[in-house]
Amino acid sequence: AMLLNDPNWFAAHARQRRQNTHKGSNGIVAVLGGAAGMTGAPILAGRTALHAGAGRVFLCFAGPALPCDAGQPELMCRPAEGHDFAAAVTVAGPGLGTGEAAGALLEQALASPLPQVLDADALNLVAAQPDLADQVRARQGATVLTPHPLEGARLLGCDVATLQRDRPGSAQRLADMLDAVVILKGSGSVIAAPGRTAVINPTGNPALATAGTGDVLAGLCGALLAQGWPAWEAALAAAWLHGMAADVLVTEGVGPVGLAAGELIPAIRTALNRL
Ligand code: NPW
Ligand code: AMP
Ligand code: MG
Repeated sequence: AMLLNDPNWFAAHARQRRQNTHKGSNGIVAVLGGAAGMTGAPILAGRTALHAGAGRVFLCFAGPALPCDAGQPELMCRPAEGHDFAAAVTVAGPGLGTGEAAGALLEQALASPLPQVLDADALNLVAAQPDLADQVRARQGATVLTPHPLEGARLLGCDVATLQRDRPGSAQRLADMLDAVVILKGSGSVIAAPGRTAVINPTGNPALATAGTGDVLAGLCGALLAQGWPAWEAALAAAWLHGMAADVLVTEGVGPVGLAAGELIPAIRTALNRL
C-alpha cells in the first residue's frame, strides 16, 4: 500500500468555486439515519456536509424524533419515509438502526443513480441481507463504504482480529466484493477500490477515538461527492482532511483527551479551504 502524503496531489484535485456559482451548483446531500436515540449521528453528518460546502443538506430521520432544526437551522429535517433520494448524494447509515423499516428505507436510497456513502447501520444491513449487497453491487452511481473494523468484519464474515491482520488486503476484499471505494477506518485508515493500489492515510490520531467521529467522516465524504469530486479522490481527500483536522486540534490542546466529534467540523472547513 502507498502512503497519502503528497501536498501536490491536493493542489491538483481541490475544486475552485466559480464566481457565479449558486447553491444548486454545489450539490445536495441527504443523510438517511437517526432512529430513536441516535439522532445525533445524522446531525453530525449533516452539519459536516454543510460546512464542507454542500449546497443543500436534508436530514431524513428514520425514527419518530424530528429535531426541528437539529441545532442548525440551515439543515432541512424531515421524515425519511416518502423522501425522494434520487436527487441527492445520500449518506446512509448514521444511527439508522437495523430493523425492517431501516432496511426498506435503505433499499429505496440504494436505487438512486447518484454517488452514495454507506456507513454504520447501512453497512450492518448490507452484511445481514444478501439482496441489499446485490443492490450495492448493481448500483449505477459510485458507492463509498466507510466501515470501522467491526463493520468491515461483519461484511466479510470474519472476526476483527482476522480483518486487522492484513488491513490493506481486507479493504481490497471489501472493495472487490461490493464494487465500491472503501475507507477501512482506524489508526491508519486504508482506502481501496477495485483495480487500484490501496492507500494508507497518514493523518489522524487517538483524539478521534470518541463517539461521532465516523459520522463526521461520512458527512464529509458526502459533501465532496455532492460537489463533484470523483469517488476515489473524494475518499482520499475526506480521510486526509478528517485526520488533519484532528491533528491541528491536538496542537491547539483540543485533545487528544476530550475532543468532541462536532469540534472537528470547523477545523475540517478550514483545512478544506486551505487545500
Ligand atoms: P470492541 O469494543 O473493541 O469489542 P458497533 P457503533 C469495534 C451510531 N452512533 N479497532 C469496537 O469493538 C452509529 O452511526 C450514534 C477495533 C467497538 O465497540 C451506528 O448507527 C451516535 N475495533 C450505531 O450508533 C454517536 C473497533 O466496533 C465496536 C474499532 C452503532 O455504531 C455514536 C462498535 O461498533 C455512533 O456513531 C477499531 N478502530 N472501531 C449519536 N450521537 O447518535 C470500532 N471497533 O457495535 O457497530 O457500534 O459503531 O457505535
Ligand atoms: P466510528 O467508529 O465510525 O465513529 O469512526 C471513528 C473514526 O475515528 C474513523 O475515522 C477512524 O479512522 C478514526 N479513529 C478512531 N481511532 C483512531 C486512532 N487511534 N487513530 C486515528 N484515527 C482514529
Ligand atoms: Mg460509525
